[in-house]
Amino acid sequence: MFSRLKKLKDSLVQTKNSIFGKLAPLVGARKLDEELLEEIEETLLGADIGVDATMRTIDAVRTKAQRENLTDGDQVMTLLRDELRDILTAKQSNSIWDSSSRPLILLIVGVNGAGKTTTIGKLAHLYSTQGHNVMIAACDTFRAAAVEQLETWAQRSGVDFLKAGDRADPASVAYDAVVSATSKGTDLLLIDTAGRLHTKTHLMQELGKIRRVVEKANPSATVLSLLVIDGTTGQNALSQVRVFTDTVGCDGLIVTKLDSAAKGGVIIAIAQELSAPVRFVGVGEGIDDIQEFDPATYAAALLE
Ligand SMILES: Nc1nc2c(ncn2[C@@H]2O[C@H](COP(=O)(O)OP(=O)(O)OP(=O)(O)O)[C@@H](O)[C@H]2O)c(=O)[nH]1
Ligand SMILES: [Mg+2]
Repeated sequence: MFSRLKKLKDSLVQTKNSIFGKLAPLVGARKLDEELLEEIEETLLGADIGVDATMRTIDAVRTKAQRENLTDGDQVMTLLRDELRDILTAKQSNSIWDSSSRPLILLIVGVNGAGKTTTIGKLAHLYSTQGHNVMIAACDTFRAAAVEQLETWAQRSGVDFLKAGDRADPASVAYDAVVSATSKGTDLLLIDTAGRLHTKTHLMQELGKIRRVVEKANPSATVLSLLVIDGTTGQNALSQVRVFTDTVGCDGLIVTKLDSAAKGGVIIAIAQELSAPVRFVGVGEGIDDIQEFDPATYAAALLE
């Protein structure tokens, strides 16, 4: 547990620096006034916390500082941290395992290179070591070498793997996978999909089709569509979430590459503006480098 928290903290170093590394010297020994509030606002916007969360934070600091007559830099820093923590922790999500109907099917979607395939490898390892029966299905039939990449991950944790020939229709591979997982009594089916830009309408429609086919293949299964967001993306993440939600639904987010992101502040923007919960974070390229997202732990790691 301790090492997981340390890993999370380490992975947030860049984000922390991009927020507080700039705020601390700015606020420092100054007294709070409108000019300073404006500078804090610019800094928060630059750290990808988003317009809504920034405005909310600035308003809260202004109001509380006036009410409690606080003007010192360190008091202002405390107000800032408190408000950001409140935004992060306002939305708690349930577990992906909450519904009892099996298989639990996770349809993993996202833009190119976000970390979908790697995340599936990590999730397969996480849950197979917990004793769950896991199957991975290769529905990225588009990118060369995608199937081999995924197969290697499946082998690393020794889970079932289902693939079809090159250029097979991804929806039909998904259908076969659901049928196979259902008949084998699989607990967890992880479906990899090809990366696609959220602005490419026909590719987005294909995802909608895959979800419908999966739901038809076993109407009593639990199907969750999880959107993988590259944590280095910044504000574009918000439009990705909106478009993926419209076409394939979004039952949760997985934010990857926190370890190489100075823009982990985007999780604050997501918490403030969107209804989909963050369910996992990726904190490295290794098989163990995934964590269930806990807002309070994240807030502590980022803000303490
Ligand atoms: N540092 C770091 N790298 C990551 C993480 N997750 C994924 N990556 C890296 O990101 C790159 C892309 O990962 P993939 O899993 O292939 O991404 P993808 O979304 O499946 O890509 P496409 O299938 O091409 O759309 C790889 O080099 C991964 O090692 C993470 O949490 N941290
Ligand atoms: Mg992939």
